[in-house]
Order: sequence, then C-alpha cells, then structure tokens
Amino acid sequence: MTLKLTPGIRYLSRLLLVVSVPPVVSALLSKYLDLPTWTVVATSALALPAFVALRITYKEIRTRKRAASLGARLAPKTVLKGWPANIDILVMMMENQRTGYPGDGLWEFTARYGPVWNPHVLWSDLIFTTNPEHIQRILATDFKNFVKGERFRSAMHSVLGVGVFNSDDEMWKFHRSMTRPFFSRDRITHFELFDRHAEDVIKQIKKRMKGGLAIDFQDLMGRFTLDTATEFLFGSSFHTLNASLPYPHHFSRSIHYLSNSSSPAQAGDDFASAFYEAQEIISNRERMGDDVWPLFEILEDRTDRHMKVVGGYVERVVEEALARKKKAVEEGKEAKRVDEVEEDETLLDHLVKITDDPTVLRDETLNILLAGRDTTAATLTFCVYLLSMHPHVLSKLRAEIEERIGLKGKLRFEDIKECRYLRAVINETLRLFPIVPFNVREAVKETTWPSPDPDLPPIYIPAGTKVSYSVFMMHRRKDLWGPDGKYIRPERFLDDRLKKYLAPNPFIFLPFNAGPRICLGQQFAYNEMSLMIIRLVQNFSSFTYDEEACPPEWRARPQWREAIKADANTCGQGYRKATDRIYPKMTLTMSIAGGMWIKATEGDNVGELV
Ligand code: HEM
Ligand SMILES: *[C@@H]1O[C@H](CO)[C@@H](O)[C@H](O)[C@H]1NC(C)=O
Ligand SMILES: *[C@@H]1O[C@H](CO)[C@@H](O)[C@H](O)[C@H]1NC(C)=O
Ligand SMILES: *[C@@H]1O[C@H](CO)[C@@H](O)[C@H](O)[C@H]1NC(C)=O
Ligand SMILES: CC(=O)N[C@H]1CO[C@H](CO)[C@@H](O)[C@@H]1O
Repeated sequence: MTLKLTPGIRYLSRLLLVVSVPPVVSALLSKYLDLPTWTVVATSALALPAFVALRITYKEIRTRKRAASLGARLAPKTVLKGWPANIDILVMMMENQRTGYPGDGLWEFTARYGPVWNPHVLWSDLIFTTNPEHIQRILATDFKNFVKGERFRSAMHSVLGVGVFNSDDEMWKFHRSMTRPFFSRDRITHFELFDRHAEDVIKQIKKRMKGGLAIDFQDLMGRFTLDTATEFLFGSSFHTLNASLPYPHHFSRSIHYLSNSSSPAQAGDDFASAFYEAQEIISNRERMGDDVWPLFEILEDRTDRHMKVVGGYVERVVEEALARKKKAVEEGKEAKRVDEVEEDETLLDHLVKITDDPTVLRDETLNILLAGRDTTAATLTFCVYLLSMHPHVLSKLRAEIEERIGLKGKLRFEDIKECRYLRAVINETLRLFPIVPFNVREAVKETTWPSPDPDLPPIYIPAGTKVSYSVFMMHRRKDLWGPDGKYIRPERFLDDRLKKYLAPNPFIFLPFNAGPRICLGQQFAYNEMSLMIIRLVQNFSSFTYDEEACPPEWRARPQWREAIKADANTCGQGYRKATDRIYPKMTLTMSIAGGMWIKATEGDNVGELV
C-alpha cells in the first residue's frame, strides 16, 4: 500500500516546520543559558506571531521604499467593513461566487478606487485590474514577466498535470509547439465532422419540440462539443447526443437520472460530469488562495475521485493510440512528418508521432479538451440566449444567412466567411459573456504600470505578486465601449463604433486573450460555432427562452432587478444584472447555472417573426 500525501498534509507539514522553529530554538537556548521554563514557554508562544508581524511590517516598508525609489505608488488597498486582514472581503467574494452575479462587489471597488486595486486579503497582495493597458502588459508587451507560476500550478496540477494550460517557459513552449501544427489551418474534415454532430443536435431539438417541452440548450451544447471533441482529439466520438436528455424540472426531476444503461453515451455523461466537478474544485482552490485551500483537503485530494473517471478513460485511449503507432512502425508505415498534420489525423495521432510518454499525452489531450470544449459550448449557449431575448438580432442574422447561404441545403466551408453579421453576433456574445471572465498571473520581477489617472504616479508591482485581471469587467466598461456598452448591439463591430472604440484600442476586446499565449483554438472555435448557429437558424425561425423550465434555485434572483437602482454605483452594471434572465456562474470558465432552457419554432413559420 502506498501512502499518498494529500495537499492538506503537505501544507501542514511545511507549516509545522516553521511553527516548530521557535520552541526548538528556545529549548536549546534555555538548556545552554539555563533560563527559567516560563521564558521558554513564553518565547515559544509569542515567537511565531511576532515573527509573522515583523515579516509583514518589513515587507510593507520595503515595498513602500522600492515604490518611492521608482517614483511609483502602491495600488489602493480596498476596505469593506474593516475586519482584520480583510477577512470580510474574502467572505464577500466567496459568498458572491456562490450566489452572486459575476462582478458583484468588485464594481463597487472599481467605482471607489478606479480600475486597479488590491484587496489585500490575509496580508497578501493581489493587484486586480480591468485596465486594457495593464492587461496588454501582462499578456503581450511584458509577457515574460507575467507567468502562471508555481502557486497556480500546484492548485491546478491534480487535474491539468503539465499540459500547455498549466506550464511556463520551456515546458510551455514544448507543449505549445507540439500542439500548434494541428490548429495551423482550417481543416475541412473538421467542418464535415461538426456538421454531422450538428445534425444530431437539430434532430434532438425537433424531437423535443414535438412533445411541447423545453430543452436545455446548454446541456445539448455540452454534448455537441464533447462528441465533436472526442472525435477530433481521439478518433472516436462519445455519441452523448444519442443518450436521453434532461427534462424541465417541473415536468419531472427524476427522469434525468433514469437512464441506466451502460451505453457509451452514458459513459460519456459520467466522463463529462466528473470532468466538470474536477474543474469546479480546482477553480475554488484558486479563489480561496494558496494558504487556505490545502486546509480543506487534509484527508483527501478532492479531485482524486473525479480524475479516476476522467483519467481512466483518457489513459485507455492513449494506450490504444500508442499501440496503433507501434503497429504502424512495425509494418514500416510510419513515415509521416512531424511538422505536418494529415487532413484526417486526430490530435492524439499527431502527438504520438512526437512523444511516447503516456503522461505527456494524457495531460496534453486533457488540456485541449478543457480549453476547447466548455468554452465553445458556453459561448454557443450565451449566443442563443441572446438571440432568444433579441428577436430583431435573430431576424437580421436569418436574413444574412438566407442571402449568403440559403435557408436550405448544402453548406460549404467558404460560405461561413461571408457571414459578417454572424461574426459580429458571436463577438458581441463574447464581449458581454467572455467565457474566461477572470484570469490570474504572477509577476516574476518588480515592475511599474502606467497610472489610469494621468495625474498620479505609476503603480508599483512588487516581485512575486499575484495579478488578476478581468476581461469580463473590461468588456462592460462604458468608458471604453461607449454609452451603449451595456446593450446588445452586434453592429458595434461593423459600423462607426468600430472605428471609434475597438480599432484604435484593440486590447479592450480579449475573449481569446492576446500575446504569445493567445488561444490556439480561436479559428477552430469560430468555425465550429458558426456552423452550429447557421444550422440552427436554417432549421428554426425563433427561439423562446423558457425561464419556468429552469429549477427555481437557479433562476436570476428577483432581487437582481433592484440592481438597476445601483447603476451609477456599479459603473453602469446595474442594468445588465437587472435585465439578464439567466444566472451566469463561474468555475474556471463561465456557464449558465441550471441550464438554458428554450423552445424553438421550426423554419416554416417565418411569418411569425417580429
Ligand atoms: C469560444 C471558444 C473559446 C474561448 C472563448 C477561448 C478562450 C481562451 C482563453 C481566454 C485562453 C487563455 C487562457 C490563459 O492563458 O489563461 C485560451 C487558451 C487556450 N485555448 Fe481557447 N478558447 C476557446 C476555444 C478553444 C478551442 C476550441 C480550443 C482547441 C480545440 C482552444 C484551445 C486553447 C489552448 C490550447 C489554449 C492554451 C494556450 C496557451 O496557454 O499557450 N480554445 N482560450
Ligand atoms: C443512437 O441510438 C439509436 C437508438 O437507440 C441507435 O439506433 C443508433 O445507432 C445510435 N446511433 C449512434 C451513432 O450511436
Ligand atoms: C441501475 O442499474 C443498477 C445495476 O445494473 C441497479 O442496481 C440500479 O438500481 C439501477 N438504477 C436505476 C435508477 O434504475
Ligand atoms: C470579431 O473579433 C475578432 C477578434 O477576436 C476579430 O478578429 C474580428 O474581426 C471580429 N469580427 C467581427 C465581424 O466583428
Ligand atoms: C434535422 C433536420 O431537419 N435538419 C435539417 C436542418 O436544415 C438543413 C438545411 O436546410 C437540412 O439540411 C437538415 O436536414
């Protein structure tokens, strides 16, 4: 039997080492200097808090000195209720994560302190920014100085291992260069693959509509992207679109769990939910912070159970791929070039040409699955949510598709490039609901950032500081996007507003990040999403959002409607919070809590459109 060290045990043993220094030292001193016992006890008890207090004070003084010598200032430290160590802010953030609308509590800080501030929870610095110039530094111009870092890696490791998402420097370069050729051009076979699975989606919706009940479009998109991803990554699809789909909560809660076959589709459902749970756990670790989360995992690594399900499946697929390669080599067929990707090659086939290491293969494919699947599914879901709430956008989109492609029949790969309004609709979705809403990096060396207020000195960033940035909040700033920034206006990506706001300042729109770590799958995602939306719009003339079908505990909270009154105090965000009829929820990525339930009308009833 092997004894596995849980994250909590590892953390506590490090802590114990530190805590035991004062008693050991004072015990030794008392032995040699012959001091009374009470001094030993007293110094032991007081030494640690004194040491911690000294360290914090020393760090504070040093930081101020360094900042002054560079002519810079510190980012404003936030105060909420003034509890010690800003514990109240940690509690507020955890509570909002559980029940709030994204950005709750943070907009108030931004209104008070400007776009950069430091919540300074448990005396540790975290520089938070929604400023495009700072985000540009982090991602592009000062890229080398802002890494994911050891602390991020240790929180993510049990799920992401050492893949492209979770590595820095040379390791990251290795992973990125290994995967890049696979995404280097538009692959027609992918298009055919998307289309096959999209047809399954349409069939499922039509089938459900015949019964007159709503369908959870988010669940459907999760299946669509899992089926396509497993096929292009591994070569065989899970076919989860073929399993029984969940029903609205008021129809029957239990039906959801009734399917009890051991079909591959069921295995796919298990895989998907285990992977989701694991992601939720690691994103909570990141939120709690490096000194807190290990304490919640003393008895077990909470991801273990889920990763057994996920890893078990991936390891099997990797073994099969390695066996195929071995066979090919034995038959003398292995002459493919590593820097080229065959048209019908899966990612895994491509990777086994480069390495035989099963861990690298497992981690890399899981990283791509994580990076590519939920992001695409959620964006499609938010997009159809917006279409259902804004029928005039849908009818304009439908008109474009009718004109450029036609509402019936064959779809050619080249055609989707013609649909500019479609891209603008996708972009507007990504602006208001960027799927990676918050992100974090770590400064390697000290640096300064330009002050958002030109009358004030630049902002000092100490070495080793965590910096967090929110694309979600930046995308909603009306000083960057104009007075109509809070409304759904796809046209802003096509008309004068483009020239006025985005074109001169491209770093205000970063749904895929920027710089050397920009999303590898951006083009791939636009293609997959465009195809799915075109097929939906061809087959259906309207979508109706069905709030009643969503479990009550996950509907937009009634009190959110009040937020409109706090519009000014929250930089104009009260409007969105008050009008959105969904509950956007964050793990590592953002999705809709309780699902996104819709009804759809088939295409023949075009006349009914407003
Ligand atoms: C709408 C869909 C998508 C969105 C919004 C999105 C967004 C992002 C973002 C924000 C990052 C940066 C994360 C970070 O560095 O912290 C990222 C990275 C990445 N994305 Fe995407 N992504 C999408 C789809 C995809 C797809 C379909 C794939 C692949 C099939 C993919 C593959 C990757 C990879 C491999 C990285 C890591 C790049 C690196 O660290 O060097 N993404 N994506
Ligand atoms: C989907 O399910 C149906 C009926 O259960 C079956 O006939 C069909 O072959 C399945 N398709 C796939 C692709 O698994
Ligand atoms: C599912 O199948 C297992 C064994 O095949 C059985 O024990 C269990 O009761 C079934 N569950 C449901 C909900 O039918
Ligand atoms: C959408 O955004 C992308 C950047 O992510 C940009 O390259 C593209 O031009 C935009 N297209 C439209 C039509 O808005
Ligand atoms: C299931 C279904 O009816 N799908 C149709 C959706 O629309 C396209 C374009 O007209 C058809 O080719 C599909 O058969």
